[in-house]
Amino acid sequence: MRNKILELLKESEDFVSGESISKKFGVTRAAIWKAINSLKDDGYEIESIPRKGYKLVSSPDILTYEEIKEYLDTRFIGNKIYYYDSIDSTNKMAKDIAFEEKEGVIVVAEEQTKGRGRLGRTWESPKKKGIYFSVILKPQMTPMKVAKLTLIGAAAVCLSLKEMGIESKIKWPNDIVINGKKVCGILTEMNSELNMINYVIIGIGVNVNLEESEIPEDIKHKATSLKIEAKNRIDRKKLLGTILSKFEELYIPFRDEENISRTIEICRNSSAVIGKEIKVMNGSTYKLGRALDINEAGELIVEFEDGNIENVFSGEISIRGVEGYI
Ligand code: BT5
Repeated sequence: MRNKILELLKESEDFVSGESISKKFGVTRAAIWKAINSLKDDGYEIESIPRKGYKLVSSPDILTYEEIKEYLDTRFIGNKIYYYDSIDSTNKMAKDIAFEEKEGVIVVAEEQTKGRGRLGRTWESPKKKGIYFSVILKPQMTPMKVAKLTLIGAAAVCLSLKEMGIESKIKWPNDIVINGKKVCGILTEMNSELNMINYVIIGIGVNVNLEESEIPEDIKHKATSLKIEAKNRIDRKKLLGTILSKFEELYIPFRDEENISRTIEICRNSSAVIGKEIKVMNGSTYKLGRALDINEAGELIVEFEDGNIENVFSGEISIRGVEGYI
């Protein structure tokens, strides 16, 4: 009921009378009052005037389905959202529900207390300063192809930022960078049988409205936020809705026809590493080389110091610029 009333208030520019709400939904005045109070508790500013009714004055900066749906242009991604004010990790939660849930369900949180990066690393996720979400996918393909989903995520973020007027680069395979610093990281996890995927979780974290002083000291040299770079506050709702829409647009051809060419094109055109001297890190060891290209399989083609040219598969590998992060 609460959400139906919210929808009605969002649609109306003027006051909506208690009587019309009560008639429309067949509920008592007391039930309406309760719903309005619950919305107010969540940060909705609602004006109420006797005999005139209720008017929505402003909506809070939260990433619920009701708030992002006007920016969602999808068939299935984000049609159902598990929303949390605070959670340990959206990827962990998505894994917990993945078997019962359908493809496209997402988990969003305003804050993560144990946000995760790759290989057990952490992802700083301060409250309402970023976007932290995980998408459940169930593609019918061999587990080998899953790494390409990370590239789809990266391409979707890069395209969305561009649409919002922010130029960014993709640091193959899972980071988005602006001016050489990371604004977004992607964590892809999978549950599979030998040759069948049960589910894949794509977790995306974007630093949106953090100030310089809000970036933890130990990552200041390599992390930034959209607000710092664009010098403007960014609409988190619009950004999340846009990322989900672009993700679905790039995902459907890959899932249905194994066509990933548009994603590869975006990863190539917006690459932060092609043409650069890089370190290809594998655990505690690394090799120096030069990134030449990204092939149709989504692998990075690297010419190593010894002259060997190899296709590097994303797996457990990290890339660093020879000087600095990238
Ligand atoms: C990643 O790992 O970049 C993947 C991050 C994925 C986060 C999302 S948020 C929603 C979902 N739920 C989760 O629990 N996770 C996903 P990796 O490439 O391993 O980079 C991690 C490293 O980036 C850390 O070791 C830090 O050095 C640095 N880092 C941590 N927090 C950061 C931040 N907010 N911004 C930039 N860099 C950060």
